[in-house]
Amino acid sequence: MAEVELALNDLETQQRRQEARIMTSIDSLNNTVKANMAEVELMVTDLETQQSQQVTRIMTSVSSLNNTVKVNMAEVELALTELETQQSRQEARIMTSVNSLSNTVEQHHAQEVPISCPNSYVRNPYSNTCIGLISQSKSWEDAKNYCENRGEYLATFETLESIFWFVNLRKTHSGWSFDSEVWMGAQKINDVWKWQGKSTGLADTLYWATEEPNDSDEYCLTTFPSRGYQINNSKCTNDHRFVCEKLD
Ligand SMILES: [Ca+2]
Repeated sequence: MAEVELALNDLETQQRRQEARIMTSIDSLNNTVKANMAEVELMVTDLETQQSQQVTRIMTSVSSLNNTVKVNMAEVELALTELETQQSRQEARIMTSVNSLSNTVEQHHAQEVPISCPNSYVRNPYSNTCIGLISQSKSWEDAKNYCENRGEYLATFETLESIFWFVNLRKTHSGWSFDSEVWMGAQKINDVWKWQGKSTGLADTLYWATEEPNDSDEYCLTTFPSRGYQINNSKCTNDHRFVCEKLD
């Protein structure tokens, strides 16, 4: 029994020592954890401080940018106002020029003295020129040469008003209303109708007779009695009477 008690005592002693070692270890661990916690708290505080400084810097930048934008906007608005002012001044100058030009053109028309034409000629009021009927019949080319040899040219009627006037002259004027075609100074070259010696083409709304222009080999221009003296394309080699126009 004494041996058993001794063994028990020994065991208890060992157990207490072990408990003491464990407690020491736990204390030491606790201390380590506390130290680490303090460090972590320090780091968190530090981070918070840095973050708040960064936010402050960003806010400062944003506010500075806002000011810059405001200044630029004000400059842009000033520039726009200036441009608008310049534009309206320019418009005013252009309108003044246009009005002045219109006045000049009107004065010019008012001052245009109707030329007086020799007896056998008729004055075209739309071109203020004199036209004369040649009663010989010739091909278009020969007619053109005939006029040019007289120092004139095969007559042109470059505006719609002018062509209406000529058609009406042929309908109503005693010397002009005979029943055959009359050459005018227009020819179709490279598929384009042009008044000879002029850069102007025939008006789109030229006073074509019904169903004219028709045949593809008719490249010269006449008035057509059987269709109300309106405009016709005719074969240039045909012989017709023709109209010469005096040079200014
Ligand atoms: Ca024809």
